[in-house]
This record gives sequence, C-alpha cells and structure tokens, in this order.
Amino acid sequence: MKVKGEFFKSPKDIPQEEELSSGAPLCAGCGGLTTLRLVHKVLGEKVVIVNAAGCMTLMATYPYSPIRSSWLYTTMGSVAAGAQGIRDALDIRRAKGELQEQDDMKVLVLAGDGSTYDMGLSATSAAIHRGLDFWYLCYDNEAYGNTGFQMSSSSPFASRTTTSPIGKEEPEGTFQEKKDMFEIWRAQKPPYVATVSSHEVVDLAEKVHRSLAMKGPKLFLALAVCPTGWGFDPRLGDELAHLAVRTGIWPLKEAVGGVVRHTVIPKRFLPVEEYLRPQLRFRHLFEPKPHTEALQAIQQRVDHYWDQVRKDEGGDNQAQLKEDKH
Ligand SMILES: Cc1ncc(C[n+]2csc(CCOP(=O)(O)OP(=O)(O)O)c2C)c(N)n1
Ligand code: SF4
Repeated sequence: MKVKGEFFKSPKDIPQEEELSSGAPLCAGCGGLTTLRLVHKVLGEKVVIVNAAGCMTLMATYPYSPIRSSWLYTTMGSVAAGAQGIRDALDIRRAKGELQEQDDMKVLVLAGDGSTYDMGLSATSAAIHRGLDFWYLCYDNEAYGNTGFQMSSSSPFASRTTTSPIGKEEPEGTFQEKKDMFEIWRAQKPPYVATVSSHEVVDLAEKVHRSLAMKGPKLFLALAVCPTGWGFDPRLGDELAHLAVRTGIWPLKEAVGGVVRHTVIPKRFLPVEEYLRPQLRFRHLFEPKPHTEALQAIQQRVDHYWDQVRKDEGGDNQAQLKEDKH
C-alpha cells in the first residue's frame, strides 16, 4: 500500500533541475547524498544549508563545492542554533525591506545521526520549542561515519561499529536499542515529522512538497545507506534501501500536527534477515554460526511494531496490514 501522491504521481514528476552538481567527493553510493539531492530538488534553489560537521562537510572543501545554494558550516552541537541565526538574519532583512518575499530562502539543516540523536539534540529541542521555521534533514547512517563509524544512539541493536566491536561479553556488538527520533520530535508537537527513503522517491518528494505550506520545524529522517560504514558493495545501495522498507525495519510514515499515518506499507513483509545479511556490520549474526537469539529479537521487535500499527491505524491502512501479515 502506498498513499497516493497528490502532487507527484511518478518519479518523472520530480523536478529535472539539479541543485547539486556531480563530482561531490563523498563515497560512491552514499545514500545521504542521494537523499539531499532529492530533497533539494523539491525545496528549490533558494535554500541556505546549515550543515553540522560530518560526512557532508566534505562537499564544500574550499574553494570547491557542488552545492548551488548557500552553505553554513557549524559544530555538531550547534546546527539548530545556526539555523536560528540564519532565519533571524533573513527575517530582519525582510522587515527592513532589503529582501523581497520572492527572494526569501528556506533554511535547511543537514545533519548526521551523531548530531541529530546525540550532540545537537538539546539545541534542536530548543529550536522546536521556539517554533523556528526550518527544515531538518537527518541523513541517518546509524553511526559517526566521518570519523570512522563509531556507535551513536541511532546505531541499531546487534550492529558492529568501531566502538561496539563483537566480543565475548557483547556478542551482539551494539546491545542498546536505536533511539526513536521520530517520536522524540513528535512529542514536541512540530507541524511536520516524516521518515523517508532514497528508494521511495515519490513518497519522499510528496512529503517534502506537503511540508512547503507549513511554517515551523519540519523533520525529515532519512535512512542513509552507507557502503563504507555498513560494509556492502555500493551497487547494492538502492536495493538495501528498498529492503529496509520491505522488511519493515524502516517504516515510512509522517505525523501532521502529531497524527501519524504510514505512507508505504509493504505488500508482503520480508524476513529481516534479507536486509541484515548483505551487510558486513551484521555478518556476526550469520557467521561462523547463526546468532539465532539476536536475529529473533530483531524480528520480534519489527513484528511488534507493525502489530501496534495495526491496532492504532484504522481505515485503508488496517485492511492492508491484515492482508500483509506474514
Ligand atoms: C564536539 C565534537 N566532537 C567530535 C567531533 C569530530 N567529528 C567530526 S565529524 C564527526 C562524526 C559525525 O557523525 P554524524 O553526525 O553521524 O555524521 P556522519 O559523519 O555520519 O555524516 C565527529 C565525531 C566534532 N566535530 N565535534
Ligand atoms: S561514510 Fe557513509 S555517509 Fe559518509 S560519505 Fe561515505 S557512504 Fe556517505
């Protein structure tokens, strides 16, 4: 089941104009970069990117940058405060008549999960509380990618990172659960919160478009496939992004005014193993012998999540979920 797009019906409807040129010095197959490219196409060219330190910083290595829009670099913890400064400066220029409405710019935070889930959460919470008018794109590669893939509070249970290695005491690697950032944002009642996937481009574009009419904080939480940190062939990137959705591990949803609906529900849920197996960060769950307990725990958590959705969401979604239950 996919919620029908009102504005974008197919990938062909997505703007042809590119706001990022080719040649960005990031890893081949970087899901974060693909997501930024898509989001930026729908936001248009009048954007100021406020970028927390992380992999995306590499895009703007003076004097070169593939970004057509403006760009401000901040520390990991202060990205939302940087966004406030830019919004204030634009508003002051508007009030003085120096900037006309048609020339106004959208403020887009671009941050990894290390900033979003950990270091920058306090400043972001304050910005949401103030009702700052901004878009927040978190490319979630589930670890501190730029510095060698250390564990963040977004790293999923049983994933290997460089700071949660596999050992006798911790055979799963990461034993903590991933923080639920969608719900943390939603608790503060911003106008819009969404999860997106670089595979589901129409869903992504539709969500960004829907948010254009909304004033206030708007979150786009994107699972960002990361060949380097996750350990897979870059050619598999789009397939993995798809598998994350098809196994139910990465639910696609939105909350408008706090009300949640799922926008893409797989026709048939695949077992989580199909998503985990191709990634080196989960290899210890399959070799030298299957770590059945951990695999079952992951599957059970995903099943429990969708059981809850079945209970909470009515109408078309519920009929579809009943049909898809495996
Ligand atoms: C306070 C602070 N500690 C450490 C660093 C070093 N540092 C630079 S980028 C980075 C990783 C950021 O991780 P994340 O936000 O997940 O983005 P990614 O690198 O995955 O794109 C770190 C730890 C820093 N810039 N600031
Ligand atoms: S480490 Fe991962 S997130 Fe960072 S540039 Fe490479 S693929 Fe992208």
